[in-house]
Amino acid sequence: MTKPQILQMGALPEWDETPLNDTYEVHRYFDATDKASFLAQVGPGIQAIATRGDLGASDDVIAACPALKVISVYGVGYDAVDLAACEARGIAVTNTPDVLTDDCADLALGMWLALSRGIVAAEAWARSGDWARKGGFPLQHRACAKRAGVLGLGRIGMAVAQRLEGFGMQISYTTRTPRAEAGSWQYIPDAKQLAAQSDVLFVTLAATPQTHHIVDADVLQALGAEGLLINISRAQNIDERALLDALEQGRLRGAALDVLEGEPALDPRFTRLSNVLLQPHHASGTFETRRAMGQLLRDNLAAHFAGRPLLTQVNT
Ligand code: 8YV
Repeated sequence: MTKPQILQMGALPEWDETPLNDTYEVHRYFDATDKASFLAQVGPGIQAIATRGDLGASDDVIAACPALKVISVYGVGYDAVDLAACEARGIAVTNTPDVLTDDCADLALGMWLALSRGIVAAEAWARSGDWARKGGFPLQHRACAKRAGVLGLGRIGMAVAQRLEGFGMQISYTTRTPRAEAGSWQYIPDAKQLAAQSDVLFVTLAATPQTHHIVDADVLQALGAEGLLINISRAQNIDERALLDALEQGRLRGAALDVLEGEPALDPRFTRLSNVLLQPHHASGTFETRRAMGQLLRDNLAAHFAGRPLLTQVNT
């Protein structure tokens, strides 16, 4: 029995690649030097694409695969998949929600505490001997019992807000419509108002054309010179130029970023700043979560080829 042919867009952990290679004829797009001729050669036989949230699948790739029926994303974010091209062809798209929620929320809290309390610089102060030479580490600002704004109250935003309750934070949130499960948290319809009423703003919403640069210069201005910004969503939700200007000019106290435009290549302006905490897009980067993400990616592919309902389809 010939194995179904799939296109793998990027590297995956060995514990996923081995079962994929056992079950499917896997064509590794990322290994191809001449991607256009590679696609022309293998595209006609491709029935499914296995991709990552940071890679997605462009219109060109989708167009080169006339027999394509399903795209399985390793990640909760599918903003890098050309959904319109999928809609036009009736191609199903699946993602890996829920299994990564807790780890993403944990890292958001960790980034906030590290930024607020200067944990990274303090560690360097102790390790370098500055502590012995110069004395105690400069005082920082309290993190807890402040006003937290959560921009996007989906699974990850909700998990962040629940964790913030444990820090005695006054919680407000912005979504398209108020959420019943938000209980006593204050609903604020507008991102700028949310920023104006927050000491720290967590950006947790899924990236869509409508959320592009939702955190712009006005929102940063509203957050203010004592404000902190935490982004674990997607870089395009933030106007990075405006953010760099605000950080360089002291119009924002600090930012902690797990996602950056053009990642993994960073704008060098960031690396010259001491009021920014940079992370390498690893919010879901734990063995436990990545194993679960891989399992769900493969379970969706298996369901497709067995004619069973997909587990986590994002488009109807
Ligand atoms: C992954 C992510 O790191 O889930 C997402 O949307 O961005 C991350 O969990 C990424 O998908 C893997 O490349």
